[in-house]
Amino acid sequence: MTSLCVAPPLVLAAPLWRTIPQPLALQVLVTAVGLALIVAELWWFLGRHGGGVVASEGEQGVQEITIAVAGGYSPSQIRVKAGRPVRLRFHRTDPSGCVAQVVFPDFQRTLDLPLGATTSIELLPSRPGAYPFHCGMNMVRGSLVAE
Ligand SMILES: [Cu+2]
Repeated sequence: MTSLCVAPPLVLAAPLWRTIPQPLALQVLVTAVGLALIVAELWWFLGRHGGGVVASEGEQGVQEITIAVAGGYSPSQIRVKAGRPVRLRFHRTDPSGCVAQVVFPDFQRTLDLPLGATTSIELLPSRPGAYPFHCGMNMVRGSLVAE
């Protein structure tokens, strides 16, 4: 039996690339910049950013905010004080059926958002924590962060 696999002849000629020596400081700098960019990328995509918009406190201590519904929720992260009532006013201008509903799983509430209207929901985040909300298909997301 003959083998069909024949190793190619080794070419021991000049290498395809040659090493260009660089000063150590430059090597350290390039490595450091590369690592910093990796860390920045991880932070950007995976990190928890402390952002969010604080809901303003209105009458009777109800924390209120208007959320524009157009391609997403804006703002998508709302910061409130825990243990106080919250009124979210969703103003939907996006005709996409995707955002016709908003679901609050932690409160077991679902809100229909008619197009071109502002629809309110009142919630009571009794304990500190994040209370996510999303569209009916869980594609567009936001979060109520109680502190
Ligand atoms: Cu959706």
